[in-house]
Amino acid sequence: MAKRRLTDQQKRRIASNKKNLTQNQHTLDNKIFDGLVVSHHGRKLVVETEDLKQYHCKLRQNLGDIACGDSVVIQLDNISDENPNAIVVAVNERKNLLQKTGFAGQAKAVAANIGQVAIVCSVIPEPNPYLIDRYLIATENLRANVLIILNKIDLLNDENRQSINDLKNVYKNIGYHLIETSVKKNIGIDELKSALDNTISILVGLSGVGKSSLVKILLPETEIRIGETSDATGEGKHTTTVSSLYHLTDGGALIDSPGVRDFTPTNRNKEDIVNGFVELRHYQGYCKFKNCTHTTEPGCAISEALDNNELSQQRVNSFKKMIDDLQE
Ligand SMILES: Nc1nc2c(ncn2[C@@H]2O[C@H](COP(=O)(O)OP(=O)(O)OP(=O)(O)O)[C@@H](O)[C@H]2O)c(=O)[nH]1
Ligand SMILES: [Mg+2]
Ligand SMILES: [Zn+2]
Repeated sequence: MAKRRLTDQQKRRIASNKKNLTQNQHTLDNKIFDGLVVSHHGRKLVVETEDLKQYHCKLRQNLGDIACGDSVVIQLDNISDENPNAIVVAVNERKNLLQKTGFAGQAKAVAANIGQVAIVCSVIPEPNPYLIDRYLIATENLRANVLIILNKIDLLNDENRQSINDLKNVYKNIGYHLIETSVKKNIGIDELKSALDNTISILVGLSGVGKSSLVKILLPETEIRIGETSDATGEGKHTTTVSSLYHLTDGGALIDSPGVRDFTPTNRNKEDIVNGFVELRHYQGYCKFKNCTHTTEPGCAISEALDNNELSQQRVNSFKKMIDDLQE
């Protein structure tokens, strides 16, 4: 079903309702609460209030896309009941919203108020650099931190060691924080813990790379499903189907998300794409032609930078592919 867009008038009405709701908070017998969306799938939503109680909520119409990490206003009816009727009536202003492009080309919310996107890849299944680069474009344009986690390093062998090392160096050389972990051998977990402190991070990546396993080793008490992987490719079987937020013991929170096959950022202009490639950013605005497409034009500062051997061929390929996709 096509998603309804809010008119400006509807937006104003929601904002005004919300203001009234907040002002009336006390007179309404404390039935209105702020809460955090800790799990979200389709129209099923779990919201946690400040006292850490969780409510399965329905959604009022016209609230738009809501995601894990959103701060919302909920209304509870029959508050004295064991299971009060809970409705999300408004969404609080967001710091940011990570989105992807859905099947029909529409933007879909992945998570809100994100401080850090932790891109998880693994030795097996083999990393997909184009996927990593696409997550980087989305994250750089969100103004969230980036963390790259290379999991399952216990599976390094003579066959894959070189290619994994090359991949690691590509991202380390351009300044990204990359942590090598093994859930199986308990490697890198303390370093990961400190990198996740005091912020809301989301774990993203292919199915089977070990996102849920990382949550489980950080929070052993958590009930979370860990999946099998296929023997042939090591690919996962899409075990996690719902994004869920977990509070970390030293502050901060971690959102586990369902594994993807692909991720298409919603950034659909050249500027966002250049901005998504940290090592290319400083060339922005230095091309001879203002509307340069960074492909065949003379005097293109980006193409000159790409021709410079100091850039990694893999990143150059990703950049060109993204720009080509835009032009289609
Ligand atoms: N050898 C090895 N296996 C691991 C490691 N971490 C996770 N696994 C295994 O990888 C498989 C997939 O783990 P999950 O945690 O379910 O992967 P996921 O990324 O959450 O997958 P989806 O939920 O499908 O996206 C399981 O069989 C884990 O036991 C690791 O460090 N080393
Ligand atoms: Mg999972
Ligand atoms: Zn150019």
